[in-house]
Amino acid sequence: MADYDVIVIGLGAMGSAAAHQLVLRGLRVLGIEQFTPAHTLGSSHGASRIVRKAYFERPDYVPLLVRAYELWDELGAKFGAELFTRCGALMIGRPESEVVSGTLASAKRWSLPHELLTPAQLHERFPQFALSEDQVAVYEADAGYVRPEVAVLANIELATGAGAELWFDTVVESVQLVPEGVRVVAGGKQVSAPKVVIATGAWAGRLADLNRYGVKVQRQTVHWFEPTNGADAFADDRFPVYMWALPVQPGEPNMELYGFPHLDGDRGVKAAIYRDTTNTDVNPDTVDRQVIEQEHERVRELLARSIPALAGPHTDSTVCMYAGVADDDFVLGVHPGSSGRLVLAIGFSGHGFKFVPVVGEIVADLVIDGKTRHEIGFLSPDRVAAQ
Ligand code: PYC
Repeated sequence: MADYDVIVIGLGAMGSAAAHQLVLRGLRVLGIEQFTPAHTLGSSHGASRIVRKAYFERPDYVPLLVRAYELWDELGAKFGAELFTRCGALMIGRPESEVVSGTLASAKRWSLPHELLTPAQLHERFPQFALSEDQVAVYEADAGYVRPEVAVLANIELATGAGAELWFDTVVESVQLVPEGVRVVAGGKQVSAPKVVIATGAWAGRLADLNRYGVKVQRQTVHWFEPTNGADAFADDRFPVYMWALPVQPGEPNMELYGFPHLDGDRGVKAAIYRDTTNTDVNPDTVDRQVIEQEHERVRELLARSIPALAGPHTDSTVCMYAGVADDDFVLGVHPGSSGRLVLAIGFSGHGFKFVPVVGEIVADLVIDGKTRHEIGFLSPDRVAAQ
């Protein structure tokens, strides 16, 4: 008999959610993580993450977000803390930018409540933002933010409380498909289960067979600044999360300035650049974790032009990683060629955190039933293997 019903490799955001959902459904779960609970070395940290539903990247994600919103609230209620705070979100840019046009397209296709604001209307509601006359803003009132480290700990604690066995500081040495399931060697021990979930984030390529999915790792930096006129104007009942399309030349990849209300006390107010392709294809084990002045000054200069009172002294920075495949859509499904034994939850490309609880639910469906009621065909591992 196998040692467990399922082994989850990687207990960051996605793996911890999967372990939690799987143990709730009555499975004997082992989770294995190479670092400590809710560590800050991968892609599941940084104090705050945006949650939004009118998804500019691709409208197919919206039904998953509808379910994620429900599950964030359920998870918060079970954990005894508000995990998802709805402070509203602004998507800002020229009307033709992907951020604005994509948000409107998703809102229209799924009939999502939203408001399209002119610069004057935005100024009246949120005078902190300095919009030029050729830009607009889409406001989504029920968007907001989650606290990533708290969310990961919630899933870890609830999974452990429900009986999951979780090993931390334990490196997986090998994963081998065998006729009766999967054999995993980790921390010098050999364990087996009929099914294994791979949720290894930036380390996905380390498991040899996954290299063919072409998961690339990008180094990203996020920063905190002290507001010049005090933090009151940036409290989360007055200031929303935002994403602001940066001007790019035709043919260049899209990039956005994004940020949060004042959530982190003396650390200041967080802002960064989304889809920054400055540092592509880094090694997660040797990535440079030092942030240089040029990196935070670049963000401060963008703030000076767009949200001037946020461009105060730099207070802190951290490095995180995006791990994704060429199309930046997630890789979520059964590994082709594994006869259902491996479930992949990788390639979240810097935009996955808001989906954490629904990814946990989908992984549990795939492990138990081999299928899910959620529409995830567009995330299929087959499409990547085929590329
Ligand atoms: O997915 O909303 C998002 C996001 C913002 C910055 C990075 N990802």
